[in-house]
Amino acid sequence: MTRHGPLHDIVESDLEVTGPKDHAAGVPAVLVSLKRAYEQMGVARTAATLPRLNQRHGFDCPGCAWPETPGHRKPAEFCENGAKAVAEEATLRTVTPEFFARHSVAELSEKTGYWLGQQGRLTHPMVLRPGATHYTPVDWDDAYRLIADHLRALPTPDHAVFYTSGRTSNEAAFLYQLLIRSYGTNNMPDCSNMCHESSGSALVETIGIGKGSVSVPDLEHADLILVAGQNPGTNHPRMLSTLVKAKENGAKIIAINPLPEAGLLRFKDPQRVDGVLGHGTDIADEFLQIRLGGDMALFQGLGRLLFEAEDAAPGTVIDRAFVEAHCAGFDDYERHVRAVDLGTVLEATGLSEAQLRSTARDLATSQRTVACWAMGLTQHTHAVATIAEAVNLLLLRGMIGKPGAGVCPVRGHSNVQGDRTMGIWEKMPESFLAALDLEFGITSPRRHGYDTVEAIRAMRDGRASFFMAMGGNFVAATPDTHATEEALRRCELTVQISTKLNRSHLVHGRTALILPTLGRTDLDIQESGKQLVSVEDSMSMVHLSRGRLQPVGDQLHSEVAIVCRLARELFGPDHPVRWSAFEGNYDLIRDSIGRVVPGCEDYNTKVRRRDGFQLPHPPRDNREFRTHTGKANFSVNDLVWVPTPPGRLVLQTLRSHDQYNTTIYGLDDRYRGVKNGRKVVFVHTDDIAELGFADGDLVDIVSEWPADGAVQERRVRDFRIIAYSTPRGNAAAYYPETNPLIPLDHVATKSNTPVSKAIVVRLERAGAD
Ligand SMILES: Nc1nc2c(c(=O)[nH]1)N[C@H]1C(S)=C(S)[C@@H](COP(=O)(O)OP(=O)(O)OC[C@H]3O[C@@H](n4cnc5c(=O)[nH]c(N)nc54)[C@H](O)[C@@H]3O)O[C@H]1N2
Ligand SMILES: Nc1nc2c(c(=O)[nH]1)N[C@H]1C(S)=C(S)[C@@H](COP(=O)(O)OP(=O)(O)OC[C@H]3O[C@@H](n4cnc5c(=O)[nH]c(N)nc54)[C@H](O)[C@@H]3O)O[C@H]1N2
Ligand SMILES: [Mo]
Repeated sequence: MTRHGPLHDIVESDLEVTGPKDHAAGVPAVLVSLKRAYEQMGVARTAATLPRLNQRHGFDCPGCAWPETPGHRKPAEFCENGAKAVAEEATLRTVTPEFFARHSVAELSEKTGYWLGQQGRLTHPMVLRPGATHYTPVDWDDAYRLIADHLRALPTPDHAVFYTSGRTSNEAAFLYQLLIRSYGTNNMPDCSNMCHESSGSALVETIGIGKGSVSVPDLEHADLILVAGQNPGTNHPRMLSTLVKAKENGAKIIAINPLPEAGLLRFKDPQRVDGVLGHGTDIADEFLQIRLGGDMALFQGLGRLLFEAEDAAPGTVIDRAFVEAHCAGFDDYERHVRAVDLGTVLEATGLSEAQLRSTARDLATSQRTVACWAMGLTQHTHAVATIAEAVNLLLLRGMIGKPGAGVCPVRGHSNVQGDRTMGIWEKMPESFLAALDLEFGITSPRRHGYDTVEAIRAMRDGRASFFMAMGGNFVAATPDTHATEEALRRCELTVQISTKLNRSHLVHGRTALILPTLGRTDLDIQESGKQLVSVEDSMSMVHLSRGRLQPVGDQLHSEVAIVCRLARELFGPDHPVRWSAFEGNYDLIRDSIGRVVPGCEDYNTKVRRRDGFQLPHPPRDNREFRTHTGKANFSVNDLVWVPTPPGRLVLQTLRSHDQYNTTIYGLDDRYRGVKNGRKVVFVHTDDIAELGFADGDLVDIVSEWPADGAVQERRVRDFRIIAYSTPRGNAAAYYPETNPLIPLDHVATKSNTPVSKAIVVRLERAGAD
């Protein structure tokens, strides 16, 4: 049954540029999903998986965190990229001990992430001993002993770092944080630190909870939807069906993006006849082609125009009743935003005054506004303030806590929000820690732990020497690749609990372990029988997921089992937590979750309801704002934007249509018209000419970062320039190839999120340095 992965790697000189598309999905999307599924899984497994995706008795898609349509699920509740995510996980290709015997770590290090991932599922626990050239098989028990010995030998528990990526189920996440806190540290960096941390920071300060306040029906019944800094056609394709529904109900949609992303322009729903045969639906009514980092200026400018509209027709724009009953800080906000200079706003955004005024009119007349956003807002130095400014606009108009209106941070990983709810956070509040201690008779540490950037610094500086990852690809996903690699190489032990081979297995500590685990699609059988897991989507809906596929080998353990067995080895038989019982029956984990996590009371029952259940959200449910003022907070933020220095470009790093973060599915960024390669940089035609280059030229991208009175440079080589529609002075290139350009210290204020969307760079002819 098992298959080998492809032997060929990316040949960047084969790159083809075919030009951008003006619509998303349609027939090609269906064909691509089936082709990828057959290649990886074969016909029988494809038939066993795709129809079960996101169905009530099926498994939750391991792709994005967009919710399923409540009540009436379609027979095919998935998209092209969901099918790719499943094919990638359910593949029959395998990476076996023979594979590791054939390939040294040095040899594998030369391969791209694409090649590594395409080799297939990891089948056996493997160890790399100090000085060894190859990974060799290791018994599970020996692996646990090795980890426990290292943990016991650390000078303090804070010398250990435990990373989490956002695919981990609620049950595994809950036990993982319990293990880590029982051991004695809060060093729990996670992918969220690089993702929606800025949204969490801004929303907790302004509305008292770091999660979105809308559900799918709210979007469907909104009359105005802003989609800012998000590319749903690629990253949340099922959101397009919701947006089409909203349009059919009369909504106006405004896309705010430096790039004319195909999915925002027009969508042909492959699950509808008119989507296959017809023109499809125009999604965005307005496209604001904003300069990178210009959103804060836009929101402040709109704030000023809303006050001016209120002056012109008093009592019609500002929702005084809402502001008076529920908000704090209104007067300061009014004073600040009335003084915003519109000339600066136009310069910072690159938009016209007419665009600004028409958007303000739309906001002033809308009765139900939803603001959606993703990485285009969160990965900037001023991300937290930018999101707080979006909240200011909604508060002015009373748009939180009523049907059809609210904030919608569109999450990334399929369970990243659930992992946080379960306690994966370096600074969980006292109330959670106290409940955890009470339930289990442990004493959780109270010192805050390291987030992602702090963890890298700690490993770099010798303050941490043990690294363990529950999923993800830490080395490739984090900024400043070379610095991060050096940091991990200084560790004594690195442990990766993974489904697929990736770069983080090849950049390792003195000793390294790979522990193969079951994925969302796999059948999980423990002592009490078949196990279910639960997940939470972007809109706080919690529901079950049931894996059904035969795992690719009998040496794969579930994430829950790995945590429980490690805990037994580390803490011995007398530990107060019933690790063996948890491993044997996940219902028992859910019983504990119900007693510890707010909103999860009676978890086992509620999660088994038809559509699961929705976690409480005080602003959404009854306009209750649990902030430090007890009200929703207007905020005053000094205007920050991102000018382009002379002879330079401001670069954003983003996803192609054919990848899932660091997992590269294929080499076809179909909507942007780039094929067979990934090392490209999208630049405005006039900038290409002004900088002395031509479309198609090969360049190095060099980032410039002021540090210690000098300018630090970082370089990636041999990228092809593609002339593309983007604002002057702005450029775009794919992540993770460009992560070496992002300085570790280039982070967002308050959230500490790496600034992946605004890096000052220059282009140099390749080979010239
Ligand atoms: N198929 C697929 N699905 C995914 C993922 C994947 O890699 N592949 N990743 C998952 C994860 S973890 C996440 S977090 C999400 C990511 O989903 P997105 O946030 O959509 O991902 P990015 O590719 O980073 O796209 C950022 C978008 O913001 C725009 N943008 C960049 N800077 C700015 C700015 O300053 N202002 C504005 N207004 N726009 C800007 C870019 O042009 C781009 O359209 O998707 C999730 N879903
Ligand atoms: N430059 C730049 N950098 C970025 C971003 C950007 O936009 N630009 N985006 C950031 C964002 S939003 C995010 S979320 C992070 C993503 O960072 P991560 O979450 O760390 O990265 P992924 O690429 O999603 O991780 C993929 C790996 O997870 C493992 N895996 C997959 N499924 C499972 C599972 O079920 N269990 C386990 N144990 N392992 C599994 C596989 O081995 C696979 O190789 O990257 C961030 N980095
Ligand atoms: Mo993300």
